[in-house]
Amino acid sequence: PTTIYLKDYAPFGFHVESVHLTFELDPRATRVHSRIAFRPDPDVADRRFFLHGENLSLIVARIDGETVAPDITDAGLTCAVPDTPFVWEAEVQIDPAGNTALEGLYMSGGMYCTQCEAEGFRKITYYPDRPDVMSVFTVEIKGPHPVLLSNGNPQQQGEGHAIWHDPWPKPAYLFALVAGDLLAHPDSFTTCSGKPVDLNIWVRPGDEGKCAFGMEALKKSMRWDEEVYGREYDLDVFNIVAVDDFNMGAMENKGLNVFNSSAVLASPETATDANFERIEAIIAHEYFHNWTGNRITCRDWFQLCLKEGLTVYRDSQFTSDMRSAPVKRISDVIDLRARQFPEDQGPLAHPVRPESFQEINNFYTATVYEKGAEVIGMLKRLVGDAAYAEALDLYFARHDGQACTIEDWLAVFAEVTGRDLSQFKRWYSQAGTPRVHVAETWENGTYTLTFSQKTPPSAATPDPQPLVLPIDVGLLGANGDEVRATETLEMTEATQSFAFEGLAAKPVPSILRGFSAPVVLERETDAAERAFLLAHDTDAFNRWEAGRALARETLMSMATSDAAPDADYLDGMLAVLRDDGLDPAYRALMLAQPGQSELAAALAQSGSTPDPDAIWQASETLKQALAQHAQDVLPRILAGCRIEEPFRPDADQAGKRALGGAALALVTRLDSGAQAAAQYDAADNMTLQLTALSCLLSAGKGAEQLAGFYDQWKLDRLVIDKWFGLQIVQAAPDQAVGTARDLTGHADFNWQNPNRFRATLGSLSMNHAGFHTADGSGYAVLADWLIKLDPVNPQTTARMCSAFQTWKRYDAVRQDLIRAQLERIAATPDLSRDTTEMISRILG
Ligand code: BAL
Ligand code: ZN
Repeated sequence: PTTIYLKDYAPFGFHVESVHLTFELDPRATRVHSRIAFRPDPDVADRRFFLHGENLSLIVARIDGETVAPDITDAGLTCAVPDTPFVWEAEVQIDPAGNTALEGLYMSGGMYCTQCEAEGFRKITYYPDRPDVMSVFTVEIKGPHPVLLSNGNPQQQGEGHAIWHDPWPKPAYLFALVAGDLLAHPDSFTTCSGKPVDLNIWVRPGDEGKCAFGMEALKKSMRWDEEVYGREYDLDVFNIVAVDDFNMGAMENKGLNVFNSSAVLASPETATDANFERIEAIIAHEYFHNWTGNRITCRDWFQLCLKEGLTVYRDSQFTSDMRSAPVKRISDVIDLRARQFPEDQGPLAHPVRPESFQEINNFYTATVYEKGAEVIGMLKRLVGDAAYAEALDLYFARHDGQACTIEDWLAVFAEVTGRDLSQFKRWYSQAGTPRVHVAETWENGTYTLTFSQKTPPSAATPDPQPLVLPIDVGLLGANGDEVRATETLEMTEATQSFAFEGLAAKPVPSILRGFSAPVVLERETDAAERAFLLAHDTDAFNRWEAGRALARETLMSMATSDAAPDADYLDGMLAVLRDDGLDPAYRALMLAQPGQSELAAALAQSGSTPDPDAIWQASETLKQALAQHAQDVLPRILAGCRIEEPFRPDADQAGKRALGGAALALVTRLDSGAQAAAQYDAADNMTLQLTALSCLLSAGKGAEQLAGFYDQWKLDRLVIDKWFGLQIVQAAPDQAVGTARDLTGHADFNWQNPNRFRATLGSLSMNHAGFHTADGSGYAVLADWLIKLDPVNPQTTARMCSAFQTWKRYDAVRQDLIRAQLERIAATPDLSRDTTEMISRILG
């Protein structure tokens, strides 16, 4: 496979003045007519006329009306063209029903839909399919379907025929078309300047009762972007479509967002609180792309973080405003540590802005998205809120309608603040998670913190240099009062000291408040200091972090020795449970333990080889100990979390249900599932029903409820995904592989549907001890299915290969077992480019 390099970027030799597309829809033989006006760019020396095109049957091509005979390869075509403006026309035939890869135009549940990011448009017609080629599109659709949608505003709509015009120049990756027998959930929005916008969520018949929440989230997002970023919507309509077969969460096509149905459809009976919150965030994310991604797009795919990091940052700000800011921050850090840190610390490590790739789909990663958002959070912290707002205003004013780079982005900050951001820019070019060690001294009223930063070298960054780290620090007195409020220390050197003078007594430091930089903080301290911060820290994040560190440290010693659960941890958690002044959602997060994979990473970093069974056992023992330690308060917590009012998926009610769920999990360890069974029977919403079922399954019970759940929900695809996943995630380590294997034989295991595949095989990889079962059967089952899926859907296959990315953490026997599976996958004939690249990077 060919490797593409950032350093080789060269502009296209032509401008595209306009694009007219006509689709004659047919499941097996759709005809696409294109009429594209090209104008040679005199500023570009290389004017080879190359149009991307894959899996297309060319019927005819013309230039200025004359038939031409281009040279065609698997990747596209070249053709001799005039030196003056000309009109290219082509007619191609494509096969949407045979398109199982779900890129380009394909069919899902009888409807036509598209996914063009990153390089799917070339499967629809011949085109310069690169994000720096922006043009105005007009799209005509012919087909016997009641609903025919594309980007922009409708110009004509009739039975079997529609014309759409999008006045905003856009790259081809934002093109979308949807056609089918769909129903709308309609609404409207009036923008800040008084313009009316028609809003619709389009769904297959039967799903129309699951749109109301998504619609409210959309309107809140539109208002928030006006109020916080000054961004107004710019078309007469905004359409969202729910699609069952979709590789990602959703896609921000201009004016026509296409969503994985799991990321938009929700009702209290079928969706959990976590689902509602995720839907709100994804709707916001896709909507915010209208400015950060669509109006200002990326010059090339190396700049993906330009739109994704910023848009994730914006959607996290939105969620913080709509819900609880500390709870959102803690949840984001849990997610970063679970998904991005393993990537950054393993063979798949790459910079936020990668410098090479073989398949760009493999770089829609937690590093580009979530670490990309962290980098923006750091930038904002360093320059301050006012300068951030000014820089964003300048970015929108200067770059509207352009395809930009990280250099353009940083330039507006440098200009507004006068700062030299060249060292900060290393966050975009260096892979790896920095490890920051901190030491302290106390002398004559001066307290000094000395930090040392070290980023482990990786294949992507063999020689990492010091980064700019904003480290938020506050100091507490012995009685818990804050003696120094939060201050941002700006670390730029490999080792650097910061002194706090004029203190009456040695303080207790609260370091990296708010998780102000995405690093691993290393501080040798005792459980007593952690317990003190857990009780007193005025920074909500660090208070949670103190409890998390206590849990992690006791679990690590329990997993590697016969240590008993730490008393400071148990007492600290009891105090948290008793503290009714704390937000229930926050208390629920406090009670959750670090994941077993996170513990394996921590053990590996501390120099021991993680034993998945021992980690699982330690985790079980600690939960049991906490249940016993807290048994007197649990009934009061459960009673306090009962909600009499009608269901609302808001932060208040969700927080109570989360705390109630955490308490029920502990109670289940004491009452053999009696209260969980009662909650299951009484549940009138999916959060309570699924929590109860989860508790029962984790206690090795619940067979009857599991069967009942299936009967109740067998017609609801999204709920049955939960049914598949929960059984595997909650299975005991020695049962997980068998459960997953059995479920792959279930009549409802539609393995070509990415949601169902992920719910089954993805869940197996999330059951840490089950996946890493000593005989290697977990690895073999996953590899079998990846080999089967690859020719059908390379993108989803390649993403799921990352389940193997942590393989070098484990013992030699497990490493051999995993390597054998990776080599088996690599040796599969005709393996896709996507999977080939992933496996070769993981093997290293
Ligand atoms: N652009 C791909 C989907 C998303 O990040 O919104
Ligand atoms: Zn995005």
